[in-house]
Amino acid sequence: MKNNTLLKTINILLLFVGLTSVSYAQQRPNVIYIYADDLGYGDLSCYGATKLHTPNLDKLAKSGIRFTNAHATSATCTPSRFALMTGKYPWRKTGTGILPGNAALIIPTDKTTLPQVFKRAGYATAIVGKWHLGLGDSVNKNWNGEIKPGPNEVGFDYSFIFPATADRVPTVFLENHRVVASDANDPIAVDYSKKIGNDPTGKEHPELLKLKSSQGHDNTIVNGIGRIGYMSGGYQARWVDEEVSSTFLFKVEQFITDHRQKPFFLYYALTEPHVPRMPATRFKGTSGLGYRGDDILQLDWTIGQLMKTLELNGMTKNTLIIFTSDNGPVLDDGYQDGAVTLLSGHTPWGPMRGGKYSALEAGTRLPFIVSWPAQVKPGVSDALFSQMDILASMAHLLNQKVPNGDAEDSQDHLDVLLGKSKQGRSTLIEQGSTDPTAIIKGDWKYIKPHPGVAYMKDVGIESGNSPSPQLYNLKDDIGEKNNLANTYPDKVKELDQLLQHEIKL
Ligand code: NG6
Ligand code: CA
Repeated sequence: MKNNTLLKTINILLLFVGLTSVSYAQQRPNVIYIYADDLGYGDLSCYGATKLHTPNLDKLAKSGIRFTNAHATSATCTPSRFALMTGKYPWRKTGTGILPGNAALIIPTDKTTLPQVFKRAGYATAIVGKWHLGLGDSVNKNWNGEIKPGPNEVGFDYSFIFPATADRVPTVFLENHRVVASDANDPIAVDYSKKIGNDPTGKEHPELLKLKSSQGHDNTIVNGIGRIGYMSGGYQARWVDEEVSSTFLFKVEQFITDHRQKPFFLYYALTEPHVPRMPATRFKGTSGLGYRGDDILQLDWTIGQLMKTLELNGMTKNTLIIFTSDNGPVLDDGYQDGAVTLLSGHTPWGPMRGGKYSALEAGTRLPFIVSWPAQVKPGVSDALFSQMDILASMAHLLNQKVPNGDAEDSQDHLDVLLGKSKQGRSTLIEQGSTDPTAIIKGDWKYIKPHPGVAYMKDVGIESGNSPSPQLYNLKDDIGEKNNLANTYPDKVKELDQLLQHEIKL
């Protein structure tokens, strides 16, 4: 009798456990991963900004979980995006640094990627926005024909992208394998080593620029802005910077409305507030902080439009949204756009030191918001989480197995992502501008001695480089002000060995 009751209780418990994991899969939420470009921890009002007001992202954060210790793997774009797509630390593979606009694809086509996890679960998949992971088999590709492999070959059913960054040629959109509005009579050519064609360059004709450069960015002029790299042709295909954001939003809204009946995964890679900051005319001057601030207000408005689209289609409740950024903030990243002179006390790096290109915390610790009204209770989480873990966590959500040897650094932290646990990663390695020099374990952060300047003058950011070891207790000292390396030599030794060990794996 007693045993019977026990068995019954166990059965009920098992049923309950079974039901909760099945119910995730049965609900099959739409998943939208929104990636801002160079947005800092302190750039949103829900993360403490007082000079900028971002009501739509604040609302999203209120409806879900606002993470305070979530990271990109790296302090620049290409490596962070590589890790997001592959679930692998980018510095394990050479050639994953900031790519030029003519680079070949660097994502392997024979390994599990984030979109493939969704595809295997029967989802429709799409990317809209900035790619910056290379296209085609080689640098010398024909921009006027079919360009592949690219996003479609690594798991996206549909892609509408620009190839690299807004400041790199070619300044065109690609829809699946082709440049949008290309013209056989006006072929596009791209070169990163020498000038081609007759378009004026920023170096030769600074008087033609509507946005002056502060460093580099003086090659081909497109839309009054000097770029990195040279291009010729494709006059109908070249974008107008003021329209890039609304073009992406339009494609996103179209994709969502077309997929009311089937669950989808959408990777929405915004370009704001990366340089060249050139918001739509109606946003110019709205923040009082220059075009960088205006770009962030445009970004926030865009999120509001996206939320309206979901609402209109009755999708709000069962859509899982993750909002974050690819690396920390920078003010002067090569154009004189007022980001420095009009900053007015705004602190894009929040309470931290460093920024883009830096191994200090502001390089990779970023805003990270998760909302899924049907499943996720609102709150704040201080769990250590990496964007690289999304792949394994989504595989868990969708009951998909990741083959051995794929996504080797991606850890399943679905419970953390959904707010059921605050036990995140135990360790995380941080990559500054090039090398993986820092490791976090619990409350401790260690930065190994590294050559290179301590202060990057061009961008006005501390790199985290020092000839001496650095040890910080992030719990008491998120601003990395108090180096405790001399006080805790054993901790330094332990973390140094751990860092070397993980790098060699
Ligand atoms: C740098 C560019 C910077 C930006 C960055 C890539 C110069 C002087 N600086 O080399 O403007 O394009 O690359 O940014 O050219 S990222 O967010 O895509 O990593
Ligand atoms: Ca970036």
